[in-house]
Amino acid sequence: MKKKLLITGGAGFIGSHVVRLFVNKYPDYSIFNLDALTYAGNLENLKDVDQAPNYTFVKGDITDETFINKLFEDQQFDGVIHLAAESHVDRSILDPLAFIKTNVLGTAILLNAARKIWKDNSEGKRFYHVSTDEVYGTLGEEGLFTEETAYDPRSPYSASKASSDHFVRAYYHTYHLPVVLSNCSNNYGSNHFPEKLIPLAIHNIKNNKPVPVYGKGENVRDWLFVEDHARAIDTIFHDGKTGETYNIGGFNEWKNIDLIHLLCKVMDEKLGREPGTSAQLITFVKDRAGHDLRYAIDATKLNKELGWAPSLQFEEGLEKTVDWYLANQEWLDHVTSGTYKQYYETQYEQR
Ligand code: NAD
Ligand code: TDX
Repeated sequence: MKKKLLITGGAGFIGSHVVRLFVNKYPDYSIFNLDALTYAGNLENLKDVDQAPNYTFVKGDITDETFINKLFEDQQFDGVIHLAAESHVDRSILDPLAFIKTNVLGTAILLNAARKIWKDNSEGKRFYHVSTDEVYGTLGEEGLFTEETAYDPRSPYSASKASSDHFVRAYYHTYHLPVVLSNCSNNYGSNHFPEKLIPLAIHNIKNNKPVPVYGKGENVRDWLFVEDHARAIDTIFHDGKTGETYNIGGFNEWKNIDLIHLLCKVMDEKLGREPGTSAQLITFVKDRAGHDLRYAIDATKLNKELGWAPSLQFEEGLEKTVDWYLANQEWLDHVTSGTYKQYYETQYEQR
């Protein structure tokens, strides 16, 4: 059966990988990518698929209720995969209201629009909400987040994502909207905006600039290759149970400082530098406010019930990522000009 799918935030980091996977894998689906093209949205991320006959780009804002309602009425989508969001924790500390607007209100507007068009018949329909492990708060040295872990968000970003998750579940219980959710750990890979740790460090090492490590670098994150996240989203969208949540993770925990040392080693090799050269750029800076100590995901449910597992070892994924950034200087030049420079200077001059 031909399906009409709406993917929101498809011009961003993870969204562009999801759009590419769906456009290539499902030629019978009609894929609409809705994106406001904020600083984080970049159509260059999709230049290899934007001429595909099953792909349509729509520029628009999920917080514009009139526009969203009309889009849903006109297109009568069969499914929604919702990724559009403000996604950077440091920016949420600078401007929390922008996060509440897009992540909470924007999600509620989409839920409402889907509810209206599927009111009489929701057979075969699906609203998939893509979320983060940060909603669970922070862990000590031990333990893992499971789907049963109580929510305890601690940054404006994670509080806005937690709130949006609650609205998605409320629409399931109250209106029987056929929803499915996932909460994923830190992604890395190509098209990642260089405000986030890994692409920022690659960019700075290449340009011989300081690599800022917050606090003592002891915070721990679980890293997953972005194409593995896109595959998990495909699996959950098609095979996940309605109303359920699936945790997605890489079984791959790293202390920030250890990760940066590994990255410096890879960069030395790739740039033909003496071992130890890039590590000299590591600079400890003022810690992030409310910095969560450790995230670690237990992705056993997704593995056991739906058969998904990460495909790459971290070292291999990191090397692929570095290769991509070194081969795509033009992409980096475009995204690091203009407003990026302004953001970078205010963030790091203050630290
Ligand atoms: P991103 O910032 O790279 O991309 C977000 C995209 O959403 C951009 O293309 C942007 O233009 C678009 N967008 C923002 N506001 C919009 C609005 N009001 N209307 C329409 N489009 C809008 O983010 P990402 O890292 O790709 O994250 C995508 C999703 O995955 C988010 O929901 C995020 O919370 C979640 N997530 C991210 C990670 C991660 O490690 N990056 C991990 C787990 C979950
Ligand atoms: O310059 C830096 N130096 C540094 O030490 C930056 C940008 C970050 N850090 C630290 C903070 C974190 O402990 O590195 C770790 C990773 O930071 P980010 O790349 O900003 O990611 P994080 O805050 O963990 O959130 C990411 O993963 C979960 C995404 O941005 C979220 O959208 C996702 O939900």
